[in-house]
Amino acid sequence: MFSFFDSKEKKIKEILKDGKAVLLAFDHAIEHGPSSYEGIDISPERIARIASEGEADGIIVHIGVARKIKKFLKNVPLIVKITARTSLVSDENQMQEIVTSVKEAKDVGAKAVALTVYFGSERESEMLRNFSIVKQEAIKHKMPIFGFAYPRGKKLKSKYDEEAIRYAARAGAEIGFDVVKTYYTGNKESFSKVVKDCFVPVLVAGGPKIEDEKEFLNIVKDIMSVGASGVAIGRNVWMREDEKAIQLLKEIKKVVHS
Ligand code: FBP
Repeated sequence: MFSFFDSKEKKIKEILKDGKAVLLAFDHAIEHGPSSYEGIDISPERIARIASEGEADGIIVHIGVARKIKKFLKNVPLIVKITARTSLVSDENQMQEIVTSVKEAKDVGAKAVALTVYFGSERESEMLRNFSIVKQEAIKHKMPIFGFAYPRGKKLKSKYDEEAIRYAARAGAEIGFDVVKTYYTGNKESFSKVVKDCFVPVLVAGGPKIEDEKEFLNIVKDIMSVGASGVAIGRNVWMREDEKAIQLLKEIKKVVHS
């Protein structure tokens, strides 16, 4: 019998409480390598403090980080990323492999799992097959899947191509992502089409750090004005000095939940 109290829907509601969310993403050190963040303290404990004091609606980390920070997180739902890649492989061969099971994520206290599919990649079919395996496990454990729907591949001029982002987001919804996370297309007109065609909540990645905080907040306003369900931001928050990162997170929350 269906019980809301132990359901996927309840877990989604614990993250997207009013249907919207500001998540702190911190899966970068494996994807891009620590030297990409020279001079920034990328210790798990620091990121947990920023998420807790900035009152993020959730934090996305890999299992190793999750185990470290679990005890420091104050009322911040944990979302465990279960696929990974490094940047040590060539760009053409980039794919995300399953590195953590849904059960492991659940056992560490996660409310949801996250994974990436590079739609359009030469290795798309492997990631789709992996997704079907993860989905079975997620159904068994009643865990929501936050899918990063990112365009890649030789056909694209850029991974930020508007139509490719629209296509990837739709594809994620079609195959069963409960929440889609994708890139911002860079303008409201094209992003409104991404949201319109994606019939599940859409969260937007923050992208490379923008120095001017007001400029970044204006982008978040634009994203929200065309129907996005929030943001899942990494570099634009934790690449700032601690107190500024916490303050910005709070301001982003005001914009998203207004
Ligand atoms: P940012 O807000 O820093 O862009 O983080 C969002 C994110 O999806 C991360 O979770 C991930 O590590 C990174 O972007 C991937 O970026 P890219 O696809 O450009 O390598």
